[in-house]
Amino acid sequence: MKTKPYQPDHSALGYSVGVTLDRFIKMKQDDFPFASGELSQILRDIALASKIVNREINRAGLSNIGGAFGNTNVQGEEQQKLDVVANIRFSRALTKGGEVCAIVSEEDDEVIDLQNSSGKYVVAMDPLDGSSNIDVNISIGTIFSIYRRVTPVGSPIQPEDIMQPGNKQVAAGYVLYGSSTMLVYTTGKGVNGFTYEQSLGEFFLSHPNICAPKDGKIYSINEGLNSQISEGIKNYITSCKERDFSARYIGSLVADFHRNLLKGGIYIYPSTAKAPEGKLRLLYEANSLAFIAEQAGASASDGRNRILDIQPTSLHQRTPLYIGSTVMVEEAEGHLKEATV
Ligand code: AHM
Ligand code: MG
Repeated sequence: MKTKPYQPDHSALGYSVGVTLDRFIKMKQDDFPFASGELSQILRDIALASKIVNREINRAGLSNIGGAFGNTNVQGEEQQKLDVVANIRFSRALTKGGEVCAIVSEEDDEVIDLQNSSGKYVVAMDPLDGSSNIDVNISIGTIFSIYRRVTPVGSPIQPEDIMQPGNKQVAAGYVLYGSSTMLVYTTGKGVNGFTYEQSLGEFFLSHPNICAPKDGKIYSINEGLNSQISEGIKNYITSCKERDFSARYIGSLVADFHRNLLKGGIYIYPSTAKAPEGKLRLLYEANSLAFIAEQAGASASDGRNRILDIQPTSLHQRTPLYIGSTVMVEEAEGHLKEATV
């Protein structure tokens, strides 16, 4: 039989569609220090769930899936139907994938023990962040962190498997359901972003090796909180205004973070008079984005300490968050310090 080697066609007819998330994960498998296929499977499970959630979000206005679910979650916040849908989808994908032993979710008051004797990983997630934007067609997101359990595989889950500081994450990422849908993740070797191609049902590598600008001119904070925040933050905001920086605040953490990561900027959710620990949760909001920020060359702090070094003490613990371009985070910290001496 006559054969000939494969010759890729580089003409206009044979243009490349790019690198799919699946292929990228496979290519990068050797980067992981541990049994690599398992972590890859979790990332694939998350990607699959995010495609389903993306579909639900896209048609939310046409189906009966908008609005409140009628419950409040453990944080006392009203759950939206889509919060619940997203929680079901991500939990189910992670359960069926078989690599995870426990899930921490913003929507579940307790740790979900999957009773999976072979699962080596713990996932913390906010299945759908930006609740106030869900019903009004504004960008929202999913946030996730992946840890290796520290107790022996097959034994009952222990608090130390769950209460790990952010510096122990083996992977973290987010999905942004925006004007396009993107999945951005890190496994500790840089940050890569993938854009969803709806007609093919695939994420394609669109933002390889994301590097955040060291400095920026965007500040993102809910200025309606002005009467409740410290002098230090007020001074920092004033200094941003004096330099004609742009105020940009969507009120969806993932979207605000993503913009600032690409363009340079800072996102702040400070401690307030009503919420001295801030609003955002350490385990499944701050830690994940802090890991991504640092991997992209940006920074994340609670105003004093590196987010990734905070030892969690409770499941739904909150933390103030200063995240984004390193120069801006350091400046904000400087103002806080100055105001307290
Ligand atoms: P959620 O987890 O209930 O959606 O709350 C988190 C959201 C973030 O996405 C966003 O940055 C912040 O809350 C906005 O809060 P506020 O409306 O107080 O500015
Ligand atoms: Mg949230």
